[in-house]
Amino acid sequence: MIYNIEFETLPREALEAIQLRRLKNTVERVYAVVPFYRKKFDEAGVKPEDIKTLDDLKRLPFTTKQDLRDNYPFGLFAVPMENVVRIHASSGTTGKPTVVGYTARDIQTWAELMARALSAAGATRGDIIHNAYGYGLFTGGLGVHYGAEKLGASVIPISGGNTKRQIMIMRDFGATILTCTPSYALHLAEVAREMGVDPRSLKLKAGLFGAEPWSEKMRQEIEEALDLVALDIYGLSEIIGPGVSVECIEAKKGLHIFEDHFIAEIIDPETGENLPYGEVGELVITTITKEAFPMIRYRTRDITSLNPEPCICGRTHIRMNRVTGRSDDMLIIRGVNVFPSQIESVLMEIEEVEPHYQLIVDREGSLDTLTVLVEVGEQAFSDEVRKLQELEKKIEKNIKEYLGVSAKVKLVEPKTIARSEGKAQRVIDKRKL
Ligand code: DLL
Repeated sequence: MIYNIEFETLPREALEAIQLRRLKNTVERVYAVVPFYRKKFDEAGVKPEDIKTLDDLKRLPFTTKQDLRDNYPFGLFAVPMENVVRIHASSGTTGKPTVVGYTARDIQTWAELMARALSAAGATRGDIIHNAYGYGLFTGGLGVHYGAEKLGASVIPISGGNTKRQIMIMRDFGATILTCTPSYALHLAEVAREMGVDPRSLKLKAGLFGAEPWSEKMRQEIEEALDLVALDIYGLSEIIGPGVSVECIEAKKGLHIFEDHFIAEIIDPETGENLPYGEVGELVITTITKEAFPMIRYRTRDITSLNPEPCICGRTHIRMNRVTGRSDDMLIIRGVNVFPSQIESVLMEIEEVEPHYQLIVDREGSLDTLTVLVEVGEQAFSDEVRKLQELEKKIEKNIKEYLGVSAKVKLVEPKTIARSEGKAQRVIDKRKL
C-alpha cells in the first residue's frame, strides 16, 4: 500500500520542481542562520541565489561527520532552542556523539515518512507492530513508534533486551510486524526455539530491518526462520533517523528514497566527483524539508548505488541498492578492500554454518591478518574434527576465490559469538586497539 499516493507517485518533472523549490528555501535559510554554512558557502564562492537548477546543488560544499563534531553539540541547529522539541544522538565509535535536533514539524515529517515505510511493508491500521529497536537517544525506537501511531497501527514499544519476554509478548499479543536490526531478528528466532516456541508459528507477516548492513542471504535466513517477508529500511540520525529509504513489498529490490524530502547523490569517495546512476560509491544526502537540523550534501560514508528504473509498486522515487557497508568499515587486508558484508555473503552460501560471525583483524609483523570466526550448527559441531577442518578449508578457499583475500577460518561452537540487541559488532580490529 502507498501511504501518500500524491507525493510518492509524483511524475518526475513535478517531483523535481518541488525538490528545486525546497532546496532553494533550505539553502537560503542555512546561509542566513547557520554561521557554519555561510562560511563554507562563502569559501566555495557560492551564494544561495546561484542555485537555479537541481544540478547547481553540486556547486555546494560537502558536510561531514567531522563538521558535526566540530560544532558539538548544537552548533549546526538552524532554529532557536525554544523551537527544538526533541534531541537524538548517535554514539559513534570514537569520542563525542553526533547530536541532532527536531522541531515539532520535523517530528511530523519523520512520522509521515515512517508511516510511509511501514505501509511499504504492507502494514495497515489493523497491524500490531512489535518494535524492538532501542528507545532512547538512538533514533530507531522512537522513529518507528511515531510512524506506527501515525499510520494508526498498534505499536508495542518493547525496545531492546529481555529477549525471552519479547518472545512471550510477540506470541501472546499476536504481533504481525516486527521491527529491529536484522541480527536481532535472528536472535529472536533462536531464543524462541530454545524456549520451545516455533518462531514460524508466530503471526508475523513482515519485518522492517535495518540500522546495520545485511546481505541478501541474510534476508533468506530471516525469512526462513520467522516465516515473514523481510524488508530493508535505511536511515541515519544526521538526516532524520530511520525512514530515509525503504524497500517496497511488491518488488523487494532496492530502497525507495523519499525524494520529496531528500536529494541523493553518489560520489567517488576518493575524489568527491559525482558518479552516474548504477555506479557504486558513497551516498550523499541533502535534506530539503528539515527545519532544526538541515544537512547540505552530507557525506554518509555508506556505499551503495542508485537505480532510476521504474518500480512495479508505482512509486516514482528512485531506489538505492542495499548498503554494502561504510567506507570507514571497509577493511584493507594486505591491500585488498573487503567489506564485512562480502564475507557474510560467502559464509551464508555454506549450509553447515549459522548466520553468526565475527571478523578479527590483526597484524603479525608487518602483515595484516584476518580471522573469521563463524558458528556451526549443533549437528555439524558434533562431527569429527577432521570434517570440521575440511569445512574450514573449504570456507577459506571460497573467501580467497570470491574476495581475493586470505583469511583464517575458525569454526566455533553454537551460541558462542555474542548476540546483540541492537547493531551487531561484526569486526574487531586489533590493529586499532
Ligand atoms: O541506524 C537509523 C536506523 C534505525 C535505520 C533503524 C534503520 C532502522 P544511526 O545510528 O545514526 O541511525 O546509524 C546510521 O547505520 O549511516 C549506516 O551505516 C547504517 N545503516 C542504517 N540502516 C542501514 C541499512 C540508524 N538498512 C548508520 N543497511 C548508517 C546498511 C545501515 N546499513
